[in-house]
Amino acid sequence: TTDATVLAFDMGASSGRALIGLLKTDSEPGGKRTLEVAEIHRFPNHAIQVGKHLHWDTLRLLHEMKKAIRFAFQQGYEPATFGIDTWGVDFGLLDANGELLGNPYHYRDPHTEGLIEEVGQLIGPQALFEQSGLQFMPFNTLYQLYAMRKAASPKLDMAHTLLLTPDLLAYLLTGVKSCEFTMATTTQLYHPGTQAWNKELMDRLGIPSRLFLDPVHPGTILGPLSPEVREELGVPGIQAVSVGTHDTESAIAAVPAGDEPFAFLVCGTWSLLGTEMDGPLLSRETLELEFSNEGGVGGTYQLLKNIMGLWLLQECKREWDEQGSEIGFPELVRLAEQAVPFRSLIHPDDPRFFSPGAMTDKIRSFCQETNQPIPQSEGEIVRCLLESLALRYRQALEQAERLTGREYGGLHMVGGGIQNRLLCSFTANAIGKPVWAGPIEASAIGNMLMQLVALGECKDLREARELVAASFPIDVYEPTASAEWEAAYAAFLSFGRV
Ligand code: ADP
Ligand code: LRH
Repeated sequence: TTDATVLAFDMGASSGRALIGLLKTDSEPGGKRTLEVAEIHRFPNHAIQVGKHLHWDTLRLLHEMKKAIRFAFQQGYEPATFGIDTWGVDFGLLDANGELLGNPYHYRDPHTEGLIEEVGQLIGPQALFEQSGLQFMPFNTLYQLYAMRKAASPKLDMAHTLLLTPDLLAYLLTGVKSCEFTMATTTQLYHPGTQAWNKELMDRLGIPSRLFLDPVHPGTILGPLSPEVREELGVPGIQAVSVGTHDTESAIAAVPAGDEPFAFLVCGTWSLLGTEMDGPLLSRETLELEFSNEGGVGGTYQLLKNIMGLWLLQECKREWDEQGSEIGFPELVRLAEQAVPFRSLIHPDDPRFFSPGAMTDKIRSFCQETNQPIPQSEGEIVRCLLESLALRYRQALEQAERLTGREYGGLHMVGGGIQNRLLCSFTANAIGKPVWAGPIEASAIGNMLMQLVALGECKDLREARELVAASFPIDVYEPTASAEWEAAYAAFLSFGRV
C-alpha cells in the first residue's frame, strides 16, 4: 500500500528536478516500509549575464516548477505536500506590495570581490566567525548585501522583505512568506550562539534588519498552493512544507548512516565534506582550517568545508560544448580513465577557479605556474581535475578528524557526482578508506523525508535515515593502497592551502 505521496523540488546550480516520493508498506505482516522515487521533470539551470552582473532566471524556475506540478497530476500522482530545496546563500527582495524587486543575483556575481578583507577589517575575523560559524566565502549573503549597500542599490532601500531562494520559490507558489532555519544559517547573518538574526552586525554593515523574518524549522507546514496557481494548473491545493531547504542539508539528511558519528561528502556542483555534530564548533582551529558550521535538520549542525567540486568539470565541459564537441560526462570520465595517472595536479580551491569561463586556460596556467606538465587533451584535463579533487577530499577529511578528535571509518558520498565512478574510486584510494556511495538524488530524498516527518509518517531523522537505508542501494568502493597516491598527496600539500 502507498501510505503517502510527496513531491520534492531540488534546485541545483546546474539543474533543477522534481521527484515524486511514494512511501510504501509491504503487504506481508509486519510489512517493511520503503520510499520509492520517480523523476518527473528535469531542466537545466545556470547563470545569466546581464551587463556586469550574473543573475538567476527565477521566473524560469517558477515556470518549470509549475510544469512539474502539472506533470505529476497528469501522471496520476496525488501528492499531499511539496517541499523545495535549493543551493545556499542567494535571495530575492520583495517590495511592500510583495512583488519581486528585480532578478536575484547569482552567487558567482563579481560584486562581492574584495569584501571578505573589507568586512574582516571592520568586524575582525575572529569575532565575525564566532558570530556566524561560517567559513569566509565571497558569496555569503552578508557580502552580497554589503555589496548592494556599497553600490547604493535603490532595491535595498525599497525592499520590505528578503526571501532566500527556496523561501522565494515557495512564496511564488503559495503566497506565504517564510524563512527556513537551514538556509538562514548560510547567510553569515544568523548568530549560532543566540540562535537569532545578528541585528547588531547588520546595523554595523548598513544591512536593513527589517528585511529578515523569524526562521522556522524544517518540517513546518506553510500552506497550500495559492488560488491563482491552483486555477492556472487545475490542481488541488497541495500543502507546501518547509523542508531542509538548503540542498546540502537535505542531502545530509538522506545519508544512510546509523547512530555512529560519520563523515559525508555531498558531491555536486560543490563538494561539501564534513561531519554531523550536535552543535556548532566555534574554535579558533575551525576558523583557521576554514570550516563552516551550518544548521541542519533535526537539530543537527554540520561541520563542513566548501570545496570547488565538479564545477571545475562542468565549466570545462561547457567550454568544449561551445566548441562543438558535445562530450557527455560518462565519455569524459572514460577519457580520464585512459589518461596517464598523476601527471599534473591543481588545487581545486585556488580562487581563480571560482568565476565562470576560461576554465581550461585557468587549469593550464595553474600547472604551468607550479612547474608541472601542462594537460592538453580532454582526458588529461579531466584526469587532473578528478585526482586533484580526491586529494583535496583527503585533506579535508583529515582536517575534520583533527577538529573533532574522531576517526571516521570511511566516507559517505551522495549527490549527482557519485555517478562518476572514477571519482568515487579515486576518493577511496586517496583517503585509504572505503567510500559508501548513494543515494544519487540525496537532496530530493532528504527533502521528502522532512515532508514525511511533517505528515507524521516518520518520527525523526533517525527513523528517516533507516528508511533511506532500506530503500536505496549503496555502492562500496574499497581502497587499494598505493605509494603513488601517497606521493601525489605530498605533492598536493605543497600547494599550501588549508
Ligand atoms: P547540482 O545539484 O549542484 O546541480 P548534481 O548533484 O546534479 O549538481 O551533480 C551534477 C554533477 O554530477 C555534474 O557536474 C557531473 O559532474 C556529475 N554527473 C552527472 N551525471 C553524470 C554521469 N552520467 N556520469 C558522471 N558524472 C555525472
Ligand atoms: C551546494 C550549495 C553549498 C553552498 C553553495 C552556494 O549546492 O548549497 O552548500 O555553499 O551551494
